[in-house]
Amino acid sequence: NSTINKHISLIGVPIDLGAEHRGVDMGPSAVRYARVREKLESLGYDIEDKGDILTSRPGSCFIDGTNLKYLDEIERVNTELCHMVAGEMEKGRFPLVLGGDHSIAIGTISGVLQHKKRLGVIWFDAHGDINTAETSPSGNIHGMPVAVSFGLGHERLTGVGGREAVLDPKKFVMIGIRDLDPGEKLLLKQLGVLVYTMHEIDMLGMARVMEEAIRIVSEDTDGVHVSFDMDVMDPLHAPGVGTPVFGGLTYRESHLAMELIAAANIVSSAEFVEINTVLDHRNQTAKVAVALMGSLLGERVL
Ligand code: NNH
Ligand code: MN
Ligand code: MN
Ligand code: MN
Repeated sequence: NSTINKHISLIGVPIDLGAEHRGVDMGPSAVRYARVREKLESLGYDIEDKGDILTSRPGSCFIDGTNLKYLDEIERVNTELCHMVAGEMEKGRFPLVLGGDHSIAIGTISGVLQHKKRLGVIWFDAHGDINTAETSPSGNIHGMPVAVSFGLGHERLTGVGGREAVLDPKKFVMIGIRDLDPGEKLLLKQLGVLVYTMHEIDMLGMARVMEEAIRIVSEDTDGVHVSFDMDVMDPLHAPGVGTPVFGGLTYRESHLAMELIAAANIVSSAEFVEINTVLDHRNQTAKVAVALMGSLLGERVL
């Protein structure tokens, strides 16, 4: 498998139109303010900050009967993100995408797939994000990127970046799940996605869970993407998220997961999403995100 690339491109995606609450659009700023560049430079990385993708802010939500809120703008931003991610990888760089709401995984993953046809994914989230317009109770596209990555959902989302490759559900592992909608439960079972809910983490411990997850995503793949929704953590540790759910990962469990991925030397791209600065306390959640990025990219105590 791939060894960790020393050249990182930061890509900010200040969009919140995929989420229920406004405020995650300020995530990239909060993460930069929490000194992400300095953290990664201190670990020996060469950092290029590509800045933020331009997003617009429609005043009212236009729904045309598709149950897909802000479809136009989300499709446009993700198409741009896809090209940016693919372009940075073309230059041999590691894309580190800063959200923004989780709808941006649509663009990140479609961009990564242009270079890694057999991609493994580790998805950290309280939620499954595997709704389609038909199953979504909210119409919020941040609850849909996993379905889209498997080629399911509205063609304007599954077609982002002129996508040819799709993810293999057997190479996709979810961690920290504790809130699923009825349609999501059905689809996860149908597709056979491996889901480590909080129950399995409690029973087995994070070390064992990660050992199994890492083995599955790294066997017969040519890269591994880490998608980290900050709401996977307990709201005690990450209060700045739009849809907090009690009973999440502790600070140490989250770091241990990142440390084990770093030790396995498998990650080829990553994104950290859903930091809602309006709901945060003194930028705590952005600071935690930067600390996790450090662990994912090889920071050690000693
Ligand atoms: N499942 C719900 C929905 O689709 C909530 C999704 N919210 C998230 N996902 N924050 O990570 O609307
Ligand atoms: Mn999510
Ligand atoms: Mn979530
Ligand atoms: Mn909701």
